[in-house]
Amino acid sequence: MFVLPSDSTLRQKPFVFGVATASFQIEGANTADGRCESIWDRFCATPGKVLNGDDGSVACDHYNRLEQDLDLIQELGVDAYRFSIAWPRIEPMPGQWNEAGFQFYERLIDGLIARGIQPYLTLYHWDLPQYLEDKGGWINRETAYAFATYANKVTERFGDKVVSYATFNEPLCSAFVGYRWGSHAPGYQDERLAYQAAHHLLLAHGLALPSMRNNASNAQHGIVLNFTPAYPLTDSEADKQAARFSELDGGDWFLHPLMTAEYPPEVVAAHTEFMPTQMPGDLAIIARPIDFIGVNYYTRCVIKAGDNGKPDVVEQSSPKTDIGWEIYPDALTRLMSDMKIHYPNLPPIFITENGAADNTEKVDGQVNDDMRTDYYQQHLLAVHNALADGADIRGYFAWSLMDNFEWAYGYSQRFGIVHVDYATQQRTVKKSGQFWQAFLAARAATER
Ligand code: GCO
Repeated sequence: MFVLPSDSTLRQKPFVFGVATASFQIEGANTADGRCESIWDRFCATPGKVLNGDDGSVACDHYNRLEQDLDLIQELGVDAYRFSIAWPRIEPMPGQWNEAGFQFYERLIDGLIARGIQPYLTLYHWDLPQYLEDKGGWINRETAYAFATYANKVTERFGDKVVSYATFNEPLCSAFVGYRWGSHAPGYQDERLAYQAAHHLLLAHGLALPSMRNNASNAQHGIVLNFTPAYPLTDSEADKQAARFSELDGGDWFLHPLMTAEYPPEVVAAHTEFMPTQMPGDLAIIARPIDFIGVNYYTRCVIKAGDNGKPDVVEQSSPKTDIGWEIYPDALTRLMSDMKIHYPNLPPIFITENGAADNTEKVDGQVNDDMRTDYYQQHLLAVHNALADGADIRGYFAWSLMDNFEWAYGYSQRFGIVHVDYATQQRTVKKSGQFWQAFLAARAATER
């Protein structure tokens, strides 16, 4: 039985509830109206990179179903919608600004506003134009400047119609999954390239901020990071140090310079040979003030000290989602308190992604995704507990509005609170979506 205290902060505004998506994962129409190839189109076209050879050519066909999907978002009763802009639609050639691309997102933003839904925009959710990758991508410092120009154009166009601008979604995935582990585009496995890409992503973020603030002075400006809190297998000093190192070489590799203008010293000392080439002043640009940090949380990891103290992940037997991630809501509560302890100057937080892969199929027109519904209830309580502990959390976005392209997993993993039949593109609100509708309706009722 889901019981949220009646006086919970979650039950009243201004706390923001929303749903989230990303351009490449839902839009399809990957060659329509002037859009150029992205690194994810190229990755999908590379044999063996994406399960079943799935790609983003159709996805949820959102590009052609915008109005219906805006009605769906409104039907859920959310306050806000978090989406990303496809750079390949906006700048299909260097310096060529594509009016058709701008118009799609203008219809999206105006459609949200007309429905009383706040637009939360992410400028980059991994779909880099391939022509930039062909010139080195995030290894090339010039890409950071190209991003700042792109960010200027987008914020100049949409200004304060957008409530919140995030520069990047999960630079950790762009840099470490894309260049270190290789399972995301562009698919390198090189420690040195990974830290260099991370540096240029963070630099791009800092370079973009001044013009974003100038073009949208009433909007909130920040960045979205992902975190996997690490728990030591035992309370031995070795395991505890290994667990913390895992965090410092993970989400904190990005949060630390944003908050302190330096990279985590422990990791720099351990990985000296891989550290990025920097220019004087880079870290001051990276640490420019921001209005919020978006936190994406899914799961935790358990760590023991391996050879020479290296963090080794220890698989857990506890309940997992269908993608194999342990369900551990307390780690979200702990993450919120740890972040404030480690970074006293932490700005307000939005939980910009939280959700579960639950591949329950539709039967007789229904999707009884009990595991996902329970996951959300547990994690809402975790957010409530974090707020009660004093965390400054301003909003929560469920990942995701609808089932969509789950990167290297293709369409095999379903994260939506709305089911998508990819053969017919029919949308069906799942049991978890109905839970959200009821929760948000009850909250709205108390506001009248
Ligand atoms: C991420 C991305 C999303 C994913 C979601 C499930 O956090 O990895 O922002 O695009 O689809 O997290 O993996």
